[in-house]
Amino acid sequence: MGSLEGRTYVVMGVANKRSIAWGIAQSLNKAGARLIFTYASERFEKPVRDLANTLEGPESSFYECDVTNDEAIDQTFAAIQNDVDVIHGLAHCIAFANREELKGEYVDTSRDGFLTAHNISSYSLTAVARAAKPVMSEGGGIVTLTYLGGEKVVENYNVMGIAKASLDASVKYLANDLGKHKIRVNAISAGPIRTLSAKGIGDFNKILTEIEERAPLRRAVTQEEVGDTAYFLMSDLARGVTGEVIHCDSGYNIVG
Ligand code: NDP
Ligand code: KAL
Repeated sequence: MGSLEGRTYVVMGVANKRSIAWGIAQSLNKAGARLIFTYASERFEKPVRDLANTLEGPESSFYECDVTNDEAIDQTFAAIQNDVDVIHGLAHCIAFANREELKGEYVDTSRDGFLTAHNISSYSLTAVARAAKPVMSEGGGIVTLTYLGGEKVVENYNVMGIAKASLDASVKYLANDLGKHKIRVNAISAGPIRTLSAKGIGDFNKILTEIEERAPLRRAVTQEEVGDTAYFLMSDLARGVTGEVIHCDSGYNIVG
């Protein structure tokens, strides 16, 4: 019997089977949780449903939710409350920056590009946490995904690094606000994983080779490993942990 039996979790950001969100969904499902999936637009409904249908256990629910739209966020969580009454956690696995901002120098970032990256990759966590709060009436865990490029300069990550630094700070402020409601808020800083977001981005292979040569574990992490870290953070095992960034990156961040 899994330790999340009888609990319900929202997973935001499954694009395909390579998504980190899918790794999280699989870990939560193995632990017996009921899952609610959200996707950015109608276009992604079928692929998400097809993937979710491969899972055993409690039946999943599906909602369209573009996180740039406050009304959509409010409607989604109202519908979720109507459907299941209570949720016990939420995985926010969403980021976006315009492709042209992810090459060259950060100094050339446009105002629009800066705002887009921050809107989708950082502010959305705050908007979603606010909407989820009344549905998390028994407390629980919110988890988001961050990257080393928010702590240190990583070539080409550019405006996404600034957005992740903002996301990391949001985790602390949200943890402080929501702690009194027994809601914990944490981030996982994942090592590089080849997902749709990473596709077509120059030097990804170089970054992976560097991990294989220099990270303490001498290998890249997998979606499943990040999934299990999220499971830990969303379970009672992490009941004393909030406002934290856990690195699931083969230890790469400690190497100078
Ligand atoms: P994916 O491409 O699989 O997932 C990115 C997701 O962001 C997609 O599902 C996409 O939805 C969603 N998204 C983008 N814009 C919106 C929007 N406006 N509203 C709702 N959803 C939106 O990539 P990953 O799994 O790699 O990314 C998940 C998280 O992990 C991100 O925060 C990323 O920064 C982080 N991360 C990734 C690492 C990696 O190496 N891959 C390393 C460290 C952190 P849709 O497909 O429906 O458009
Ligand atoms: C240093 C690294 C190399 C890559 C540099 C930048 C990566 C930025 C991540 C960002 C989320 C990617 C995008 O926004 C891609 C987007 O412009 C185009 N792609 C899409 O629109 C697809 C179809 C959808 C599904 O993608 C999204 N995001 O909606 C960073 C590497 C080593 C680690 C990574 C990939 C970190 C991370 O944050 O994802």
